[in-house]
Order: sequence, then C-alpha cells, then structure tokens
Amino acid sequence: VCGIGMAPSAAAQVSPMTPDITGKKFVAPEPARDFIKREVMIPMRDGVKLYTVIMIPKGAHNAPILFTRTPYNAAGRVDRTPGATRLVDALAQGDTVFAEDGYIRVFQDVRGKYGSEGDYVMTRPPRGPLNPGKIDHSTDAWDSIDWLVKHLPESNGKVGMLGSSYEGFTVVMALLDPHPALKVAAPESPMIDGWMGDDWFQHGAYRQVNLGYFSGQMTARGTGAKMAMPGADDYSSFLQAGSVGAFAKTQGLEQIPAWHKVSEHPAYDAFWQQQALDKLLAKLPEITVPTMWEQGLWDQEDIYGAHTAWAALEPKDHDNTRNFLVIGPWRHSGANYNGSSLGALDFNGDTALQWRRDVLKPFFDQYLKDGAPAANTPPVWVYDAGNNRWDSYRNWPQSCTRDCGATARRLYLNADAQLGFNSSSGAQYAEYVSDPAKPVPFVPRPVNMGDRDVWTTWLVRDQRFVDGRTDVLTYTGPVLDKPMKLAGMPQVQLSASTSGTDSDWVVKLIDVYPDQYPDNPKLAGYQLPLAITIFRGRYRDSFSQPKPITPDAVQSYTFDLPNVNQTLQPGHRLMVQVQSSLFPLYDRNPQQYVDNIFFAQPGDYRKATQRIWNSSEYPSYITLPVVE
Ligand code: PG9
Repeated sequence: VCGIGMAPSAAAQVSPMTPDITGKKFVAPEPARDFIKREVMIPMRDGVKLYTVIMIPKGAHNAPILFTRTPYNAAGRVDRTPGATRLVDALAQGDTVFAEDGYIRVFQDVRGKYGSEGDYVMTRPPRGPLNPGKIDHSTDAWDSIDWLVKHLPESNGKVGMLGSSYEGFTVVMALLDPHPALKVAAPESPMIDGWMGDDWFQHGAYRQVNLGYFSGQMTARGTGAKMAMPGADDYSSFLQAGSVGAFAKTQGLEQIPAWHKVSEHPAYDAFWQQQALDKLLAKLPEITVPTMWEQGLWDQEDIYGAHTAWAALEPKDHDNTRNFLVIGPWRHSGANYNGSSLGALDFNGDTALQWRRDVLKPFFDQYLKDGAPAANTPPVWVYDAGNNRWDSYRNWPQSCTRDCGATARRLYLNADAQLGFNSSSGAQYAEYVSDPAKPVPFVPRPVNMGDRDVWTTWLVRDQRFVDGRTDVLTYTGPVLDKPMKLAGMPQVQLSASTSGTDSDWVVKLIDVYPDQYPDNPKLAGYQLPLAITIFRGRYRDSFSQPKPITPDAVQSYTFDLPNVNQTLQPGHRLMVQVQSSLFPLYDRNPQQYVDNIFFAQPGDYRKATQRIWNSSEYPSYITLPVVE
C-alpha cells in the first residue's frame, strides 16, 4: 500500500481508506523566512483588544517601527505573496523601501473590523460633541504605540505612522493627541472633510459611487456584501431608481446606520463641521510631530484633505521644519504603487517610487533612525506633468490673488465660446438646457464604476466625449506660442442664472493638446482635465444654510478647483467646460428646490435653462494661478 518514496512513518499511518479530512488545523511547514511575524491582541484603555500584526526583520536591533491602523484587514496587508520568505515580498509595494532597510512593520485592525474587538463606527468622530465617549482613534493610536514601544525589544522605541485615505485619516487622528514615541507621520490622501471634498460629497453634491462602499464595508465585520447592480450600465441603473434615497432602498442600505448619518445631513451642518480634521488641527497649540502631507493631483476620492490640512498647520510651522506637502501626479493612493503613468499620461519614470525612496524614506529616517542625517526635505514638492519633472517650492500656491509669489490672472469666459485674459464684448451670455432625465455622463457609457481602470483614471480622461453636447459649454483659448506655467488652485467665479430654483455647476479646466502630436499620437487633440469640480448652487451663500435660487436671476458662484501645477506647452490651448451634471458619480440635482435632495421625488426633477453670463456687469472667469 505504500507509495514509492513515501516516508515509512507516514506510510504506517495510512491505508487506502484513511479519511482524508482530518478536522485538525492544517499546519504547513515553516519555510526559512527573513522575518518573524507576531500576531497580538493589544488591549486599549477600555479593555477592548485590537488585532495587530507585527513583522520584524530577523536579527532586528534598535529598529524603528512603521505603524498603520486600517479598516481593510491588517492580516491581508502583510500577505502580498502567500508563503513569502522575504519581508519585501510579504509587504505591499509601498513598503518596500522600508522593508529593505530594517524597519519593523506593524498593521492593526481598527475597532470592530476584521480581527479586532469592539464596535465599528465609520470614520469614528473624535471625542467631543459628536463622540461623548472616552475613546476614539487618537486614544487607540496612543494606547497601541504605548504597548508597541514597551513590548518590542527589537525596536528603538521610535514610531512613524503612515497610511492612505481611511488609513491616512487614522494617522491624522493620532496627530490630534500624539504619543511621545510618535516621531514622524505621513498622512497620504487622508480623509479630512467628508463634505467639502473628500469621499462623500464635493461642495455638497453627493458621490453615489460610495453606496457600494457602505455595503462592502459595513454589512460585516470582515469583507461585506458586494452591491448587486441591477444592470450593466450604472448610468441607467441610477437613473431608473430616481433619487439616491430610492436607489439605496432598492439595495437594502437603509439597514446600515452610516447611510442614515450621511443622508440625514445633506448640508454642512455641525455633524460635518465638528469632525472636519483641518479645523481640529488648526486648534492645536503647536505641531509636535513632523508631518509630510501627500496629495494626488488627480485623486478621484480624496482630492481635498491633504493640502487643506497642511494649510491649516502652516502658520504654526515657524521654522519650516515640521509641515511638508507633496503633490504627485497620482490617482487615489497611487503614491503607494507604480507612478510611471496615469491613463494616457506617461511620466518621467516611477514618480511614486521617486517620492517614497528619495523624499519620504529619508524624512522618516531622520526622525526614526538613531544617528540618521537630516534629510534635505523640500517644504513643498509638486509634480508638473506638462514639463514632466518635480518642482521644489518654499510655499504653495505659487500664484494667487494676493500674497503669493505671483498674482493670479482672470481668464474670462467670453462670448463666442472664447477664453481670454481680457473680457470682450458680444453676446451677454451662452445658454444650454440641463435635463435631469439626460444628465451628462462623467465617463462614456456604459458606465461601470466598479471597473478600477475606469474609476482610477476618470479625472484624466479625454473630455472630447462630451465636447459638442448641447448641454455642455466649451470655451477655448488661443494656441499658446510660449509655455504657460500654472501653480496653485484656480478659483471659479461664475455669473450664472437658471430657470429652476436649484442647480449644480460643473467646471473643468482643460489642457488641449495640439491636433498633430507625432511624439505620442494617442494624445493628439487630447482634452486633458487639469482640474474638475462640482458645486451645488443652493450653497452659494452658506454651506450650512442652503436656500433656493431665484429663477432667471443672475447669481454669483465662487468656488475653488483642485490644485494645478502644469506647464502648458506651446501649441497647446486652454479650455473650460461648464455643465450641470456629472452622472452617475454625483447625484442629480432636481433643479427644483427640495429640502433634502437625497429623497427628491420623481416629479421634482425638471429641465432648466442655464445661462453663463459674460457681460461687463456679470462677468464669468477663472482666477488662474499663472506664474510668469
Ligand atoms: N477613500 C476611501 C475612504 C476613506 C474614508 C472613508 C471612506 C472611504 C479609502 O480609500 O479608504
């Protein structure tokens, strides 16, 4: 009965009919690894224990600790390559520069997710008016760091925290009340203000793409249910359902408390204001932990938070040694992957690796490794995808309306669909009809927001697919005969009227490539969005107190576009597009004022005639951060 080559001891224990499922835990032989993996439950001050996985390079001595707190499964974060024998293979791509240099890597599940005990509260608000309890992510970070430095004899007792998005949010929470052993931090595209521009809303328009996040993240302690879309085109699925509330109902999302928290607070009320982390950071007496804020130029999820938090802390960084800003040519969390390209854009090498290896790592070393030299960290480091190189600045923005190095210039939306630095005479306005029954798609149909290739690159997608629609206004500038450098946040100043009583305004600033582009034919005539935003008109005077728009009255709308750092090359042209929807990414404005758009009724959605004015009394322009 023995198989040839079978060890005699094993052969003695089996016959052909030995049951093959033993019911005992299967233990694979330990391979020779260059690291030790420890899994522990770290007790918090209220007795709740948090699952923490610690990856220690074998032979580590006096090693710094790199710590991330996650709602996305800590165990999975150290298991990139099943059966890995080398720490670099076990950890994520973004960790390689640290793994290669002897860092101890620690991941922890936040309360209530995956291996951790306790209750999960989505982006649990800090202790205070919204959270009267005694714990939050600041205390959990504090207690965990305290435990780590006392229980890891291989460490030098110094901890750095980093993480992207939700994990960036937990870094920022730790900074609100930092443990003394927390020596340096890098919040990467952190969620800072969920209403103004990170994750849930942008300027009050709701991002329907997040409904899938509710079910995936909050129907189970581990990985939750995938939202079953009723059809293959998200555009039709959302349109047929009606309002966001109606769609949520069809998906059973009403069973999830977080859905109620969001949908019951459509305006920027105390619920959002009191958990906006930039406001809480601004109240800190000083910056105790040197921090590098990382933001992606084309971050499709958190394009608002990092530079806003950096700006809130900047007045406290008296000697320019504690508050740093990096803005790379990246999608959301792209800083941790290969940053050689984004959609149709190719960059000068792996820009994300350049950041991690040449800037982030030396910065962390300086504060975490005993005797490491001071890093020569640029105060502000921003990629220019027009010149394809990094710019080092002392300040950001480089150009604005006042008190920046350069003064921003008004780019007028003129008659005859022209753009110019002077306002011109001619027709007083341009108009279009916005029909909520036929909203403007944010990417070509069929739309699948779950397709990562579509979702992660939509902010750099060629806008020719909507140019020419009757409900999109396109304004174009002259062909540039010399380079034009932009460095800052363009500000939109729209003079607009609508025949409805509420309206959304979408504005895109676009770099148009020449029609002939032999160097890279796929970019010939490409309409590259440098910045896109949406603004919900009811909030024009107050984010917290919305009010209807008077039909056909010209109103002034002022709002910021995201950061731009771009050299437009000779032969290129500036373009601006204006429209009233970006569907189904953002919910539709019914264009008829209702108290809570989440629950608009089918009859509330109305066509409206939209006018963008360009008269001397009512000019429309973008304040463009031009650097001469
Ligand atoms: N953008 C994701 C998120 C952050 C915070 C709240 C909800 C979602 C993320 O990538 O983590």
